Amino acid sequence: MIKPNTSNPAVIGWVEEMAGLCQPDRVFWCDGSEAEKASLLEEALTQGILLRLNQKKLPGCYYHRSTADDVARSEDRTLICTPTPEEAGPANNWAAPAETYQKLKGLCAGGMRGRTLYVIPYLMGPPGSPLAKVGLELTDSLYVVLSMRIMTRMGQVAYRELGSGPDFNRGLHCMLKMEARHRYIAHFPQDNAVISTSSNYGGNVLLGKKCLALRIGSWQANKQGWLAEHMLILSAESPTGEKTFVTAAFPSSCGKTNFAMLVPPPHLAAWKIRTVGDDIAWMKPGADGRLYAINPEAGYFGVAPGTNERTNPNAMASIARDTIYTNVALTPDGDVWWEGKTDEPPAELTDWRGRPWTPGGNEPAAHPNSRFCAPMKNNPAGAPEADDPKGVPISAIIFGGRRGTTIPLVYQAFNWIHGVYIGATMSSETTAAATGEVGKIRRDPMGMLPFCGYNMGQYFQHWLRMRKKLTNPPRIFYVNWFRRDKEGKFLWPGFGENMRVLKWIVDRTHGRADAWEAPLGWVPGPRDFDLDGMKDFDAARLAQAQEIDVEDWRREALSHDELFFKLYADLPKELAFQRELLVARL
Ligand code: GTP
Ligand code: SPV
Ligand code: MN
Repeated sequence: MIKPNTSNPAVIGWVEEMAGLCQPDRVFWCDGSEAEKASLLEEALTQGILLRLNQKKLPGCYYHRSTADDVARSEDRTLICTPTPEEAGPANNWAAPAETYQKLKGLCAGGMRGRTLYVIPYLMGPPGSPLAKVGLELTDSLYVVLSMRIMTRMGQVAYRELGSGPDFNRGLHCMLKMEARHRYIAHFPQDNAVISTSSNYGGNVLLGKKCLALRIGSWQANKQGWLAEHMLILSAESPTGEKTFVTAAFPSSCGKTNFAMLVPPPHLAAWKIRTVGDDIAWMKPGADGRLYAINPEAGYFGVAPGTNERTNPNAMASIARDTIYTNVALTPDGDVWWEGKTDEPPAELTDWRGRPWTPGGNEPAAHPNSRFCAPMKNNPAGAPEADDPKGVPISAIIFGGRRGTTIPLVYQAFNWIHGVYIGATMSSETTAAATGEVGKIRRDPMGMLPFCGYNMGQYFQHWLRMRKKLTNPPRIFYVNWFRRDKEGKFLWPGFGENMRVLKWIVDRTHGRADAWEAPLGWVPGPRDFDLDGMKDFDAARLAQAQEIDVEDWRREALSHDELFFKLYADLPKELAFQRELLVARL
């Protein structure tokens, strides 16, 4: 074992114990330095774990391909191991902690023979933030090491924040033979520990992200009085220089990265949108009674398909250098391509599985859940506040999902409890971000169905309780960019044009936009919604996008009950009452 680069006894003891279990040939203590990055990259290239992309076009960029059955989060293999099943709740896969430890330690025993165990110290959140947390990930994947370097503040900074204590997340990741039957993402909230086996897909193996920042994070947040959410954080600067901070929870692959990097249309170009975070928010009440949010991450692990210069120029700039691409397609000259990057695909490509690909076939060239992993620093629209340890005060929380019918473009909750209800009953068509069927409508409360590390009913209670800690709570809104017309085309142009919706939201939080009372909540009247300069969208189209069809909504309200029955034992009565009020208003 090479000498540890920390004197923290809890760290050294745990690494020794895990090395004893996994029996790697070598233990490598990462320090996060540039020299280390260069040598690990060389190693990854030599071993064929990464391919070097065209360095003239994409300086510092590399390519990774994962095995064909390991390209998305495995929700059915994700376990919450609490002492009792009630703590995990009916929306999680529960497993008994002792048995699960035994089973997974059995799988990992000797699992790193002939390999190197990398010790990754990392910090989630800006150094010095009261919300920041230290994690240690032990992995035998160089792809994980190089990705964690981008996604987190990795290296000595984590040991400095940790000091000499034992309070860090213990994450063990063993690649093993990459067999689906041995794939587990097991969480032990009581021990602040995670074990992940037989996968090399981001959400399953970058343990600081969904595992620590959301599943373990939400469990801790419930105990400690804060919120760990699947939310982007953005700063909206008005033409007069006033900054408003907004979070938004959309389910996986439903538009967070795009909204967080939004470029306003020419008509609203005097507004400046900047990204604080694109996937996760940790939020805590401040002394002034407002809710403060930090982004625990330092990079973007974003969806490639659909990303282009028109839809998201800031993402395109972010991924132009120092980026790791996974499961996209390759051009003959070492460039990358995915569906939607250009209108016309190149004449020949190598697809995400490594096979020759030409246009016209049925299969996409890039996997629908192909991703980029890019440093937050690359984003030309990055907000300076992303490094502020105290976080940013949130004025509005937006919920939203991907729904082809029924759900209007935008409405505002009447109050906090109603807002929690519309978040709790969020629904969305499933996407390629998780394995399983795509396009099926499911309830995804607050976009947290796959990420809430404890009982969902208690999670709703916690949201309701948070109101009491806030004298100036964020206002709550609901949006749907994905409603379609009779021809199946998106009614709303989306992307940069979402600025128009955001403007109404921001103006509402400052009390300077009007709204009408509708059965679902407050909606913008025709004069409150800025349509100036829009090409194929007018007041009639807006009315279509905002339509509330009472028959559709009766069915929708009934389907809320599916979730509520499932969670009945712990469902707050306030939410059942909100449902009654909704039905009465309809
Ligand atoms: P995760 O990283 O999985 O949590 O996803 P995300 O919520 O950050 O989603 P992202 O912004 O990456 O968008 C996912 C897909 O939705 C991409 O293919 C986008 O091009 C598409 N998308 C994003 N915003 C819009 C929009 O306003 N309208 C339409 N039609 N599509 C959008
Ligand atoms: C998501 O699926 O919500 C993601 C990608 O943000 S992953 O990190 O893989 O979970
Ligand atoms: Mn996500």
